[in-house]
Amino acid sequence: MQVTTPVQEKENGRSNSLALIGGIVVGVLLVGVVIARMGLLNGLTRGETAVSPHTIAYTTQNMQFGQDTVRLKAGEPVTFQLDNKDMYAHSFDVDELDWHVPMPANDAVVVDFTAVAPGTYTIYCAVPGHREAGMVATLVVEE
Ligand SMILES: [Cu+2]
Repeated sequence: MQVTTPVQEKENGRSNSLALIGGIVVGVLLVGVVIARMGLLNGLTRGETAVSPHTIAYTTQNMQFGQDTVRLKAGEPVTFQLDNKDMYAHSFDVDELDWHVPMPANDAVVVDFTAVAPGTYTIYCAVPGHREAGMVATLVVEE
């Protein structure tokens, strides 16, 4: 049988709580990595979004939109999280749908849109010169 002194018990307790804190830190780091990965997939790589998630993360960076094509399902409301990572303002405009959302520099805005009719629409940035510089994308609303 092992006899522990009060001092040893105190040290055991401390190492247990250190192990617990270590576990929490590792857990938080892992969650951070997962979120960072999602951010990369959603915003920073140019490509296509999945069809009709309720919330679409849409990023502008280096004078371009994060995705060339955004796909929505007709008849479903959608929320855009517009995240401008540039140090200057952009906007999110779709003339056919009367969507005109300012995107302040280095800031994010969340905007809800009602359901829209099927079709193919043009997304662009209305800041002078930006559309010409490539800030154009396509919104596809599928039946
Ligand atoms: Cu712009």
